[in-house]
Amino acid sequence: MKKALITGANGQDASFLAELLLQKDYKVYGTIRRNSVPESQTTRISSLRDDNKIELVYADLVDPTSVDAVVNKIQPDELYHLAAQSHVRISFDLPNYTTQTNAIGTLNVLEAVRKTNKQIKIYNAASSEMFGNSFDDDLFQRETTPMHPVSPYGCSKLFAYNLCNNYKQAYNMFISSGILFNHESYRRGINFVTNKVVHDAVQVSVGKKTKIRLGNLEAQRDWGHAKDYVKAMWLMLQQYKPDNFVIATGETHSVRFLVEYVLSKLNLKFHECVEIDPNLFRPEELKYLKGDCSFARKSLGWKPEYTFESMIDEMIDYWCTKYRS
Ligand code: F7E
Repeated sequence: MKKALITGANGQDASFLAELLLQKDYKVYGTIRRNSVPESQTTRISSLRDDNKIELVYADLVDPTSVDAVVNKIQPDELYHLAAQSHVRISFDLPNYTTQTNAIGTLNVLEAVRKTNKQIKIYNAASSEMFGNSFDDDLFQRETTPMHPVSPYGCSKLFAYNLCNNYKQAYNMFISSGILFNHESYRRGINFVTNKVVHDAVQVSVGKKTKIRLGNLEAQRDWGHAKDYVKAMWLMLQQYKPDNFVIATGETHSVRFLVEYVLSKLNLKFHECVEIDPNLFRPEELKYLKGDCSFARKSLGWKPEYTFESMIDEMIDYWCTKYRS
């Protein structure tokens, strides 16, 4: 039985990945952090936890002794490094913490593996936020597009990405980075724009709220489904050689389009319920993302199954079931 260790076990991606790995008969371990409010720490994996399907261990990325201890104890075959401070706007409020967690935290994971067993295969969660506002002449971002991040989050992820490439070469380690574009689902935190819009719009439709407060509506994103994207993570670690892969849908939509789509599904009027809140703008904005995942399609045989519409419809159904029953 193969052993997998997932850092950040209660995240959206970790929950879908754990389910996928369990279907594939892995023994799955996940790290969680000590939190003064433990109640919501395992909500996304509570069913797996209740059935003892996932084993949770405490580790904090910024505490290297804890990371070393966990890697040493579990000796996984595959390590999926997903834990991060993943909110881009909050990274402007918490730049030091974001950098410690995402950049130095990744260094701590790499060092733990290097010292314990270099045969452990590592998946590193890189991000399209590393591109910042650069794109190629054909308006796509791909593995070779220059990276000029425009947020502390993007900078921390680029540091971690470069470090992974360095450790792969220097120590002959198996480290693959997935440059994942935005990926969503009903399990997304409701402070990320897709689930915030759907959640708040459903609340407006049932009279629990009157307004949806949003920031920049003109930003464009390439939104895929997290369930599709975790399959790519697994495929990356089943290859003969490590590499870096863009994972995206190749379609882009503005936040305004997303809002209009959701409101039309719920028969709500834009001017009656959307309010712009200047506090939700970022000091510097990444304006446009559209990923070319040809390399992953060709070498991993991966492609997205969900469309933008089927993903958003699933999220609307989820929140309607929750609030209308
Ligand atoms: O924002 C705009 C906001 O926070 C999307 C993370 O998973 O993907 C994610 O980062 C866009 C931005 O995601 C609101 O300004 C407008 O342009 O959902 P988001 P993100 O910043 O793109 C990348 C790939 C990651 O790696 C990150 O970890 O929506 N926007 N109004 C808003 N965004 C939020 N959150 N809230 C608003 O009210």
